[in-house]
Amino acid sequence: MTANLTVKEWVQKCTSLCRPDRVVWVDGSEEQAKAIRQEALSTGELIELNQEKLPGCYLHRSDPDDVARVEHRTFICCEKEEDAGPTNNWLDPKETYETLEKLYDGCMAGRTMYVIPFLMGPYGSPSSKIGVEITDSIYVTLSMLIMTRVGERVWEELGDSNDWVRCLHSKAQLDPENRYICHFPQDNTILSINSGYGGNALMGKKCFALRIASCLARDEGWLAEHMLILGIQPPGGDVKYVAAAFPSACGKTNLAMIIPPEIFQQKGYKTWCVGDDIAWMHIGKDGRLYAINAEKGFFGVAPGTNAKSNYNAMATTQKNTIFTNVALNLDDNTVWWEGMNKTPPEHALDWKGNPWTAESGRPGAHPNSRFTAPSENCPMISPKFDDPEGVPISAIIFGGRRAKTAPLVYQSRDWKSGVFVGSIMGSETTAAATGKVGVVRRDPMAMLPFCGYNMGDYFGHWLEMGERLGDKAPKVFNVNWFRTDENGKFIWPGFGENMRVLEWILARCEGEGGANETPIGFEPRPEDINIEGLDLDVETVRQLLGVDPGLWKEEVKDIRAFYEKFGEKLPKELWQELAQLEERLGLTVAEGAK
Ligand code: OXD
Ligand code: MN
Repeated sequence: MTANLTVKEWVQKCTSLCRPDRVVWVDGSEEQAKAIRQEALSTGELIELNQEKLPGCYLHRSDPDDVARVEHRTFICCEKEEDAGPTNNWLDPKETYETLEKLYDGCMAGRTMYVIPFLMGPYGSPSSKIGVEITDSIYVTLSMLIMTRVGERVWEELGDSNDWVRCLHSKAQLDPENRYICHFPQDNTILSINSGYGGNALMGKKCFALRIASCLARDEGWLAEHMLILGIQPPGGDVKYVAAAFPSACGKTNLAMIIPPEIFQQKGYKTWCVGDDIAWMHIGKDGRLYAINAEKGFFGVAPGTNAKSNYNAMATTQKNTIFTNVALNLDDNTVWWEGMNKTPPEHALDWKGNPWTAESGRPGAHPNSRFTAPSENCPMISPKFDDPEGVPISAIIFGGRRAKTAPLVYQSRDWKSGVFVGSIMGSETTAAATGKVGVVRRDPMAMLPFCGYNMGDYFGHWLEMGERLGDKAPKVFNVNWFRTDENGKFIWPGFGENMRVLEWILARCEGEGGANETPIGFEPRPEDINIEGLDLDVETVRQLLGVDPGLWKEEVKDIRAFYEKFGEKLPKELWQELAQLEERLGLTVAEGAK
């Protein structure tokens, strides 16, 4: 409990509106968590798994209509529509408060309301921020206990301040028609109703740590980004940190938990995971950019995760983990998902709880089934994980899934062209498997669904951060693990072998590492990528690094069309970057170029 009047008043207001039968103030103690888990077991919200094989692990099944983030029901409710920008759904704040008030009216009758004080970021960090989530979902409460720092200490850090984010969540009737995930940046408030799915309901994650935090970061002069944070320690050297942004389905959690190839391990290379999804980055006293992971756990996609693709993620989920919408192996009361191994259980229930066998042709686990696991389980968790100062970032890496256009890796000329590289990020929808150049979904900085304000202004904020960082700015790179050959087969082995690309990136940060200047930036010469012990020759690396002017001609047309959406809001510096790229590619500067 807290004596903070602003919290007490708000909780009172929400209680009067939602009218729960009972209010529980979550204190973060194991004793209380145990009681809440017992309650969840008795209502069936959690199913206990084999406690010998998977101690402290549970299975949760969501409503089958409520299994993913709902971008079309996610809204930014700022005063002016143009401040939400062309990439967000906008609703008028006053009207939306009125609409939602009606939906929240009495929505918790017969239920318990949990009040969860949570901290995003390490205790004692000037970069951390406080939220309070009210929810009527036990699943959400138990997941928040894993994903964020919860407890009395949060009230102590808050004191009597009014600087905290209000998060009101109700499952209500889980009605998809009346599902709303609404953000009110001017009030530091998030209202979520009619969904129980993680990304919509664990409000510390995308809602607070990205959408609201991106607005706070703009106003306060820092960066709230959809990025993993990885430490790489060369033999006998200091750990260097990189932050990396990728659209979904590009292996972000895998890179966050990368194990260097045998040959690197023998030399003494080590890697450390600081975070897999959200980086808050501030300029430190020494003028460098420092990152903290805003979260305390991992909310990872289960299918495709296995001991080979991500050994560390598998190890992380072996205890105190909540699995959502995976298959239940009835033979030993454990879990299973597609891609875990080649031996699906003989007796199982699918993610909906129906009898299931692999022969049915239906998936056992939902493609977006998840694990919610504590970071302390991760064998390679960084010793700096709880450091209030965060870690200094040497390189920022952007990436996407491009069959042909983007080379394996390139370095931007400077911060400004790095912002350009981030702003044109994208992934091809279906192309990778077929080898054809597919439809590109632009996803600048992997923030398209997560930027809480106009992305044109957001690019401007990135440019301003670069001016403040000056020559202390991290170097900016772009990677693409997904180049395919003429048969549509991936050329680069990916996974742990990506370490070879990281090695070149770090060398560049140290002013070392060879490079060729190309129209799009600096690329390693084929011999600059260490392929020792790899079944690849220098010629193939040359192929991976190729930049096809024909494809880039199409690419710049597409970028121009994308940029035009932002009208006057798009910083002129980015138009200049585009024009310069066109010039370097030998293309005539198109009419209307600014
Ligand atoms: C996530 C996402 O769940 O980016 O992390 O969608
Ligand atoms: Mn994410």
